[in-house]
Amino acid sequence: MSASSPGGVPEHGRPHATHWGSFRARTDGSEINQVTPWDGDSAPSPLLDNIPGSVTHRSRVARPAVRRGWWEHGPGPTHPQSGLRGSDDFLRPPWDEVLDALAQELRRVIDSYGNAAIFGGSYGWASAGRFHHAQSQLHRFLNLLGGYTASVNSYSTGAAEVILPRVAAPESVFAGAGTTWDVIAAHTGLLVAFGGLPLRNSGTNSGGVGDHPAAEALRSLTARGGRIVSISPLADDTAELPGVQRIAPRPGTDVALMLALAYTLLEEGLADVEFARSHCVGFEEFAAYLRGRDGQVKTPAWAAQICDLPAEVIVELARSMAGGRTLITVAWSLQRTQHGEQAPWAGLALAALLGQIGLPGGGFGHGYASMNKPGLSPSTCTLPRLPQGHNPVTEIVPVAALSELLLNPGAKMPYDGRTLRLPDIRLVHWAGGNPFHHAQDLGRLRRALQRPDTVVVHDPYWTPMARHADIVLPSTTSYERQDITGSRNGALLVAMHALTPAHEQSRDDYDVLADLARRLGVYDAFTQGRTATQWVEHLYESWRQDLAAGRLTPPGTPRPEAPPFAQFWEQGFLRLPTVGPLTLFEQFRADPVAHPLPTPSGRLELFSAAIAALELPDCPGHPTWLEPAEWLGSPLAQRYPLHLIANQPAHRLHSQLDHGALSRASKIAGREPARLNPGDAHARDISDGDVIRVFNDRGACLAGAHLDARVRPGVVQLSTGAWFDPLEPADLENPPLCVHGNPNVLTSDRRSSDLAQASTGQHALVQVERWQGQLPPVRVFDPPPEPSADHPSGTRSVPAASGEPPAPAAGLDFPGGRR
Ligand code: PGD
Repeated sequence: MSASSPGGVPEHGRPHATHWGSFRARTDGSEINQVTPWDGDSAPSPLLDNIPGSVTHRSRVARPAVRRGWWEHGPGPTHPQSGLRGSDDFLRPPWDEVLDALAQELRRVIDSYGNAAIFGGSYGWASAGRFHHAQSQLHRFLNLLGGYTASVNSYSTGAAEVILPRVAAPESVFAGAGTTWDVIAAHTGLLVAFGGLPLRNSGTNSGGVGDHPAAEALRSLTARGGRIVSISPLADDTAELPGVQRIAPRPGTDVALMLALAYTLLEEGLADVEFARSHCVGFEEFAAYLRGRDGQVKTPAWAAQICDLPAEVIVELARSMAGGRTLITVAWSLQRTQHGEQAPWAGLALAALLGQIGLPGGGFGHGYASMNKPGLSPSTCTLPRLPQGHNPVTEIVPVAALSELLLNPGAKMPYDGRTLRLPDIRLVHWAGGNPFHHAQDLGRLRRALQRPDTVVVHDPYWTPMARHADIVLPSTTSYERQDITGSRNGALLVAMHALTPAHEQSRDDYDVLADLARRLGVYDAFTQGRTATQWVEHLYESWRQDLAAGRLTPPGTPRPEAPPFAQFWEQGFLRLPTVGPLTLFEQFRADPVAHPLPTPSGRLELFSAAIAALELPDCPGHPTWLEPAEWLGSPLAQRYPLHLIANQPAHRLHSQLDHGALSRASKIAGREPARLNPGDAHARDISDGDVIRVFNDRGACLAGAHLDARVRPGVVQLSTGAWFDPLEPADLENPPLCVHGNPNVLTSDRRSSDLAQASTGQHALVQVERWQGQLPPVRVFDPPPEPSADHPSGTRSVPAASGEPPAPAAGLDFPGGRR
């Protein structure tokens, strides 16, 4: 524990935690001015530098806000004459009036249309605390009102979450109980990383981070003489280390490469056919496909054409893989593409042919360095968790189909072997996420968001999603609240002290929802008589009791010594014991009958009869090369000859703290940096530091050009997370121009396939040109202006308690629209 200063605050300040690291902070009373990483973290994330100055930043939502059109004309789809979501004024009525109106609207929607008409899917990372986790709070509240339409799967691993359980094991097994870094560092001879090992992504973890061990593990591996083959169009997707070989295929072609590697193993007698037959099903079908049953033998020469790589490189890699202890890992980004199910499945099949699955340092992994969690040993116990109750509404939507949901009520959607019917959403209730960061095709999303009767957003900041809401409820940030956090693989529990008072009129999401619960008659059930502070202590103490009773740890595993709450709060950090070094599928390898996998056959499925029976053209029964609609080999590349990689940013988590010092310092002329190969830049008369327009048919954005030979020719890399800042906010008809550099104006919201319906935001085809016009200002960090003095708060139109809202005269013309 650190020494205390005379004021009673420990030397480096009070403990706190984010998704990217645990730390102590010092403040000046209202703002954080110094952050010191937790001393147990061997490689703290630079993202901590975004925190100082963030609490009182001008982009905070200082007071509740209501869109003028909604307040004055009542709920309903928008109309240009009564104001559009995303361009209308915001009034600032008092908290009580806003909550009265919202409670009345929730009641109206439930009474008139049923609970399925509320979309509470509300995806997003929000803050790391376990009690104040915004989505958990919202879901708990909506469940007490009778439920909501939920979203399923994640943006991170949406395709893997559907394919992997069908053919191997749930994605959570790969992420949370895969082969650990210490085993890789000690045993792996060759680490073949499809998508590289981008350490910037290993900095973050949902629920918090204890240590960052990935960089050290890779150093140990190469120091021991191990090799890493980094396969990515971006050379810096794997750190500069001796023994790293870089292969840069055309983006989106890894599956063809994997199939050719598998074919080479087979044809050169290097495949472990015995393992493939004893531990897998479908070897014969997969092998027949590799050998050309569809008319195309998957030779290295075939893949070389697709991947734009020399065939010899493929052959040499296949031989090296068979020559020692080899671990194949596939980055999450590869499945965030059209046909994204195929990359993890083909990687798994390739590893199965090598026959090293279940051996220390060999086999298959999914997502090493895609987030902090993969490769970290889990703690022996589960962690404190806020119960969310039961959602009786059965309607669901895959998380990446948000626009589809709002634009096409009643439509049918195939998903994971069943058919969903999309409900008619009247009210969108969002807490702790930013769809203008995470969703694709933002022009379409903007049109979709005009459809519901009401859009409610809880957020500390005037994010683009808040700007598209009818009701904006200012949330505190985690820095203003007490909480506890920890992720099982972080194996650390942190007492998150409140570092500053609540900013202006912002309130904890819990308190806001409790006030709404009071108006709707579920206050006692929601609060159970506790304040937020009492809840935090209650969650900890009931966890401690369960631990002591042995209810949270399997027999024979070490139990953490958890001190009483007051002591935990004082010490700030509590390390938890882990289960130790792990090798994925070790027991299954030793005895597949006694330790079957949770697949239909109990084995690894190189061919899935269940998937084949669905007869989906975009997801056949075995790993398959399927051309995406947008890649450098598609006809569209004639018009849009550059492949955009919209990957995770190095200077912030998603869109969080885009206004932070580190994120701001990375911008070029105030725009998100876009990296291009110097050859592509020179061909377009673009120099380092120029502002460029990146565009396709869906939209355009301005970005700052950075010339970098580590980017493969034909590729543009523009990370996600710049806050969407449309040049013409009132224009919903034309493709948007984001002046700040959000790549999701360019990406498509087509989903991975009819199996997983997952996000494909990683890739799109684009063109780039130097921006020659006047440079529009970036305005997105300035709050929407206050209304003029002659309209201080508007006059509220009160809708009837049930029935239709006042219908606008003539709404926008929405394809598939309901009015
Ligand atoms: P964040 O920026 O983390 O993005 O998408 P996500 O929506 O999670 O949004 C979190 C929001 O929560 C922020 O607006 C923050 O201010 C708010 N917040 C923080 N604390 C609180 C709180 O206490 N209360 C409330 N109410 N709000 C709070 C992430 C998603 O984006 C993910 S996980 C991935 S992996 C995707 N990746 C890609 C990609 O690779 N390529 C593209 N093109 N697009 C992607 N989008 C996806």
